[in-house]
Amino acid sequence: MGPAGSGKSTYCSTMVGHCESLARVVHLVNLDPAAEKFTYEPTIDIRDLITLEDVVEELHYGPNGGLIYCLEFLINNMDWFEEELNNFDDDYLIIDCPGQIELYTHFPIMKRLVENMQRLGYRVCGVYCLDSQFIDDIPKYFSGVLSAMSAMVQLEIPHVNVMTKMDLLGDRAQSSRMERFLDPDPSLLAESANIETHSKFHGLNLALLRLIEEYNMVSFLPLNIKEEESISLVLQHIDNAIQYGEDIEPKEPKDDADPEDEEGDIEYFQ
Ligand SMILES: Nc1nc2c(ncn2[C@@H]2O[C@H](COP(=O)(O)OP(=O)(O)OP(=O)(O)O)[C@@H](O)[C@H]2O)c(=O)[nH]1
Ligand SMILES: [Mg+2]
Repeated sequence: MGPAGSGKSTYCSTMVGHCESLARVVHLVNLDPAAEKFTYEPTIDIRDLITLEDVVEELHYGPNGGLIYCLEFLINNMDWFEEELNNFDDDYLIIDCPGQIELYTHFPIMKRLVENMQRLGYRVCGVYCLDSQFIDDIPKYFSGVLSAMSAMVQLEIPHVNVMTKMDLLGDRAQSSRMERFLDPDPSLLAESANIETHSKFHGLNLALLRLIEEYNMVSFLPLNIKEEESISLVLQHIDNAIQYGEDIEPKEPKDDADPEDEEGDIEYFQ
């Protein structure tokens, strides 16, 4: 999840590529009815059910209303989604969501979706992407974190914040400026916020920081898609959040496995 252009689809394709390199069975699920092209073909695609283009053309909705319509249509046709989801057992699904904040705040659409997946036995982790290019000052940081928090509070699932596009922070000065937002000290943030805002907002700054701190929302995992180590670290956090791999069944031995060769006997999922 995350605001428009925050790097959600890039996150998804980066993770699919990474998981494939680890031989993890992974599928991309596209829930963005306006998506155009993907690096990896989605295994489940809302566009097989409904497209934004059709809704705009036939019902004369604008792009935003059209998108909400599409997602509501999905919720009202959950049997389609459940049928698509039924084939995956222990596999790892990465779900690319649309960016509209209304889907998390005004309408219980994503909440319903998550509840349905949980009912089917899926463990779901929310990954919220925020663009490092837009978090370079305190007011933007506040608004980004609060949007992430609204999604977290609505969905009530394990939640990980990811700071995307870290590769674009070329020089050291830029990177170290960003570091204070990755795992910030709230009292330092309050100081900076107070410098940047009129004194009548200082009470509000403090209240927001307390809120952010109490919900444990202050930390972000940096994601540099050009560095394998960075991708791996984000994946590890999410694996921990959903306890991925803990109860995965060993695969059946291959028919042609050599009984003498112990290592060849059982293959484990990654
Ligand atoms: N350099 C760099 N560019 C990125 C990264 N992530 C995303 N981008 C670029 O940012 C733009 C938006 O990325 P997307 O992945 O499409 O973002 P999105 O959140 O899926 O966007 P919407 O689906 O339209 O809301 C694209 O031009 C990407 O190439 C990144 O980690 N590094
Ligand atoms: Mg996208």
